[in-house]
Amino acid sequence: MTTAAQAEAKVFPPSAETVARAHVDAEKYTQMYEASVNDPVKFWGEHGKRIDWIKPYTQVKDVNYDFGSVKINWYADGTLNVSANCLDRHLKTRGDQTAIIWEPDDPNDEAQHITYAELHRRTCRMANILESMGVRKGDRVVIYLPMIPEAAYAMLACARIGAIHSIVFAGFSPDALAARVNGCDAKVIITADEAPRGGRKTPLKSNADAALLHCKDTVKCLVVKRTGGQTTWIDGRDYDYNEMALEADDYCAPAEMNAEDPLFILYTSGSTGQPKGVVHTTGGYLVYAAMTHEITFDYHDGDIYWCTADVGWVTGHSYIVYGPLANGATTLMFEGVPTYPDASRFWQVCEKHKVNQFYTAPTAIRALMGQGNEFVEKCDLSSLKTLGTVGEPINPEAWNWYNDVVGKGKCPIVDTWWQTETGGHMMTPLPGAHATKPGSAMKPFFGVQPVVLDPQSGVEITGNGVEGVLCIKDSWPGQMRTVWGDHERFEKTYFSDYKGYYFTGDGCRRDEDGDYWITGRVDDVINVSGHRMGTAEVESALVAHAAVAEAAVVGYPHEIKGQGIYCYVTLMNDREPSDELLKELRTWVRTEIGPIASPDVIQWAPGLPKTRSGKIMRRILRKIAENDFGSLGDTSTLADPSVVEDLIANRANK
Ligand code: 6R9
Repeated sequence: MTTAAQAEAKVFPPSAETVARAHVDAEKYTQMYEASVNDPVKFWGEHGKRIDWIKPYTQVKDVNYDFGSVKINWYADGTLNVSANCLDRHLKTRGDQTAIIWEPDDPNDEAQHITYAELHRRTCRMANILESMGVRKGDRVVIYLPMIPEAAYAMLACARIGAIHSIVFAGFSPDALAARVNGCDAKVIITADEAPRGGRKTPLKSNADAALLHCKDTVKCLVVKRTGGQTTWIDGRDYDYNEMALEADDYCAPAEMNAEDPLFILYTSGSTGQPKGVVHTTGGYLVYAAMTHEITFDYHDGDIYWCTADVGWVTGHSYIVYGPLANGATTLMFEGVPTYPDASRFWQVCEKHKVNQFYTAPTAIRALMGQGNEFVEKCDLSSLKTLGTVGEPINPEAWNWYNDVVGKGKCPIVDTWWQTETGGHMMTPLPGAHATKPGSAMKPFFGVQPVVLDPQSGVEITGNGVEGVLCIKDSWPGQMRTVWGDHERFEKTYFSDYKGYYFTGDGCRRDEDGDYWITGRVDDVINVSGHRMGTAEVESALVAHAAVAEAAVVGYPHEIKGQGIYCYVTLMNDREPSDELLKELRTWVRTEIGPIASPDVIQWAPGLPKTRSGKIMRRILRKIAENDFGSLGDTSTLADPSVVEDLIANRANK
């Protein structure tokens, strides 16, 4: 075993070959970074030209971070269309080039190669179908689809007609889906009959049917046929995509959108309340997604790029669809899971499609590492050039395995730190510019000014070898603009704790060399297998059960998932703990939110540690969940200190 400290001490410089190939080397990085922060207007004014504008912008940046009047505008007087940037402008030069390689769940089913010309036709047809269903510029469309090409058609079709999409991950339950449809007042849900994943099928259409019972009866449902496993059908509400696509016209004119018109809403978890609808707009988002995709992964024309995320998360938005397609790349879309039919699937897909850039999550790396090297070694991975990770901190052990066994020591690893809110990469080493350190996100991307603040005083901590909360000074084009329907919540969440900065919710360390290490969330957000979850959401699902009086949820270290979900549950007076009830509560949470929120541990708690004013002391609950009883800190302010002893004595076995 390597200790974290030993592993950390290592530095991995890029090979001469990597440096020679790279878009950006060390010198260019420094020069461009300085230019980007010294004169952001000039820098982003130039780089905004990497995409096509219908009406070119004359204004670049108009930003105010003052709490109470937060405003973020980029390229505000320019107009463009995102789908035209991802499709039409490539048709002359790349019409016959593969835009999307689709690899289905079952390796025995054939992969599809969809050219830019075909993707353009498919998108136009989907756009025409949506228009025929009454969708207009500014309307919201919820996408609840498996990882099939139609998910990309749907996103691009919305962008084409100026509708705002909101993708709901196919692993979410009907209740979670209904909340999001209602939250953004969507006109249409696009779904499929079933979603095959890892050999199992999720009944998406049935879930949508269940969700629609809780939505306005004007909401329509467009159904894509994936497996043919169709159940119910309501005429007048349900629309058959496959049938309509046969009739739909191959061309739909792209709508002229303002740079600041919303492109999509994506619900994400915060530390309080229900998930919030993060709003990204058109111009700045696309510039930022495209530029980071090209530079972070060192993507070159003709490369095959694969991001294993789901389009239900922001990573899928920016780095499966928008960034790569804006760059005219070939992007691989995978329907399955890393371990089906066995633990070599990822590597077989890399070999089969000769993948050059591979981007995945630490949780997948840890799970595959545990299966043994033979699954990797039997595949030819010689095409790989850049490896990436995203979603959570990567432990040095997993980093080293990724580097040695997958990358054979020749592929730089880009550990990309960013968030749903940031639209694109914020900190990452660049392949040809930086040496890497296992577990460090290293350096800010162009235009990004990270600052480390003292969590209490909010004062900026300068110098190296320091730790605190991570905030960002000034804006970048990919930044979220608001919370859908609740600008006040936007300001309160991100701009009120540390005035004048964007607050990330993460802690971080700047080491002696000035490189950045993300230390994890400092709020009540937990990160389970790279999926972001608010402990408040799980708590409110638990207390919605008739047997539960009170619940407190915390994260605890989990070998594969990064963090697991630990629930303390106080039952109603008339209910007794039992194994059946435990199972029932677990199923309950899965039904309320989805399988990703399934509790790992439920501990019966006759009482919860509270202050005299009734606040639950989560710090203590976290320590107990971590099996760390020695550092509980001061418990004297508790209303009833004896509850802590009880919780320790009865700490659940995991
Ligand atoms: C893109 C994405 C954001 C939160 C973020 C942080 C964690 C993401 C990370 C990382 C350490 C990395 N996170 N990337 N932590 N190193 N490379 O994951 O967005 O789902 O919104 O999650 O994930 O805690 O604040 P999102």
